[in-house]
Amino acid sequence: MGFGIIAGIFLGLRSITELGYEPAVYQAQKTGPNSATLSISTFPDSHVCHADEGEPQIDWVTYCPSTNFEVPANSLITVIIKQYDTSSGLVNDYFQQVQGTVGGIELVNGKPMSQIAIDDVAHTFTIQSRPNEAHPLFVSVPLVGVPDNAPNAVTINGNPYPKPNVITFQFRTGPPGTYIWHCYVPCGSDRGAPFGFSGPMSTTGYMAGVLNVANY
Ligand SMILES: [Cu+2]
Repeated sequence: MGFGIIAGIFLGLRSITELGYEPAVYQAQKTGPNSATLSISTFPDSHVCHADEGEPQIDWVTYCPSTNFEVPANSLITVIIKQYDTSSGLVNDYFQQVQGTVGGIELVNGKPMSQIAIDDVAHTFTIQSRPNEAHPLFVSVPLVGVPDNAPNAVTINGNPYPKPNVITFQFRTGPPGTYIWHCYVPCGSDRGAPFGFSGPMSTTGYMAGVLNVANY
């Protein structure tokens, strides 16, 4: 029920251009006849992925290089997320669990984890189905934040960031279909409960998007 409401609101917002947009489709790279890898990042600002935006969007947290993903049908999908942001913590501890992945785990810098402490989560990658979906998909993975005092260690497009946490997990797709995904950490403007769901959390193209399962 809650997911259905969120899906409905999300699909409604997508049609209002002032509240975000759909970036170009970013396709998972095929690694075999029934496998593919989706390599993405999460950044504490938008200097890499929305470099042309002004204030306040340039300071918004964002997934990168897109939020509009396409993955092959009937395949094993390996997701690799380089997570550069600090944690702001979860409100809803349901999302501290790894759910819907192969083996019920994620690898955090190579270490298998089935849940993350709520205060250590920077973002979630949560794939959901629209109401009455014939082939429901639910995958939810909490992404561990880098330490608040982590020194900058890498430079991407001229922007300094700390060494990222590298999070990997796998899930299986069924027939073609359209799903949505969203972050559930209040990582938006005025981070921290009960705020944090505005700005990049309520604007498509930053902390929410579409996952298209397609034949390719
Ligand atoms: Cu987030």
